[in-house]
Amino acid sequence: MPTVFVLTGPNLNLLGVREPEIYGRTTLSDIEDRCRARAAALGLGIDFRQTNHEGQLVDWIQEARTAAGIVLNAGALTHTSVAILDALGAAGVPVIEVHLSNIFRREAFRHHSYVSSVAAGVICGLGAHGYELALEAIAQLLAAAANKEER
Ligand code: CA2
Repeated sequence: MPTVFVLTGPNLNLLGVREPEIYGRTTLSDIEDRCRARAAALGLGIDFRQTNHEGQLVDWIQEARTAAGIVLNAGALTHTSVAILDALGAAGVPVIEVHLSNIFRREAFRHHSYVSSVAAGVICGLGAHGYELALEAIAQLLAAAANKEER
């Protein structure tokens, strides 16, 4: 079964616990459960991980070179990390960028993402549902690639 890495960055372990007015009451563990169910329905496995550390995220992105794709919410590192951009560029697998909040309705410093330039697609502002949509997008990209190979 193809495995998708679902990677989540700094402070997102606080979901559902702090600042519910911005990020809602859904916990990261709830999101993992929803991803697992959606992935199973799509015939995908997932490797779901969260870290507060940039280097750890880079190591996991490098490890994901053997995966079917990456769903990434890099948190605040989205707006700062050239190291993550470089790792994603080298990964050679489809990347879908996810943000729970609509980063374009927030402070100007959140409007630029280093991840977007190497992502196949970007989903933001749809809360936890964005992760499920990202898995659907990966499944579709994999099916399109397989279809292309057949021809
Ligand atoms: O909207 C998103 O998913 C973000 O990636 C979340 C990041 C933020 O820096 C990005 O601009 C947009 C922040 C995650 C912090 O998560 C918290 C959750 C609960 C309480 C405090 C922080």
